Amino acid sequence: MARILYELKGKDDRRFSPYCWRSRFALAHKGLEVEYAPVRFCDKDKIAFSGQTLVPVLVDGDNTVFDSWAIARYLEQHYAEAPTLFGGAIGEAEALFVNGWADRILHPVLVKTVVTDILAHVEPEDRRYFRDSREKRFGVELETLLEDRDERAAHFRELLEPARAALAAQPFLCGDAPAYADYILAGTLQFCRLTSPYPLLEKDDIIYAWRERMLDLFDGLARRAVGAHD
Ligand SMILES: N[C@@H](CCC(=O)N[C@@H](CS)C(=O)NCC(=O)O)C(=O)O
Repeated sequence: MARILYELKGKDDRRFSPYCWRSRFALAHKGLEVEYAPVRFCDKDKIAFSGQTLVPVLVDGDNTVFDSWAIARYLEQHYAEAPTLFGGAIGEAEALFVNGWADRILHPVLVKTVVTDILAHVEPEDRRYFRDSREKRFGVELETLLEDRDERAAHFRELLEPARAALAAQPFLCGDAPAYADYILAGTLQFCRLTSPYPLLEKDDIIYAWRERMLDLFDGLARRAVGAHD
């Protein structure tokens, strides 16, 4: 049965989407083999069959699922016998909270911190689209975001405090072993790691040590990704 994950591709085959990383981790957690299909910003015809324009999109036999959260829920429901992503209904509800925290609190700050660097990592044909769409979103020329980058990065590190509190008590956000809430935050940090040389995390940060553990999972799935900056 064909199982394909359509995911964002930048220059030199960099797969930097935080949402696609959530799905990559989730598939690996379930032990499912998957073929990765690259989609560039200006190459969305490839996912037109899904009826929308964002990745990740998962095709699993006759099923098409888009949106990383919907993909995680689909995998949990359809592969219930494989290791659980949520650990039950309460865990799923808590993971939804982490999903919202990452999307609504962390990403707006993080994206502004690294977005200017992303320009160098998208194909020349995608660069104009990327610049125009992001400048429209942020209301400024991308280069101006570099001016207060240090302050923004410090703010981002502060926003990670809830994760630090959890990791002070246990090795993973989900407890003794990683599960979907860990994959959400790992996807967020992987996005930065694959697009920007900016030293976002301090090496003595408990989050840095946790990220190292996440990079080691699944035979170094995330560690060996093309284009990592550290
Ligand atoms: N809520 C969606 C967000 C997906 C999303 O924003 N994907 C980005 C990649 S990071 C995308 O496809 N962007 C295409 C574009 O900006 O044109 C999810 O969790 O999957």
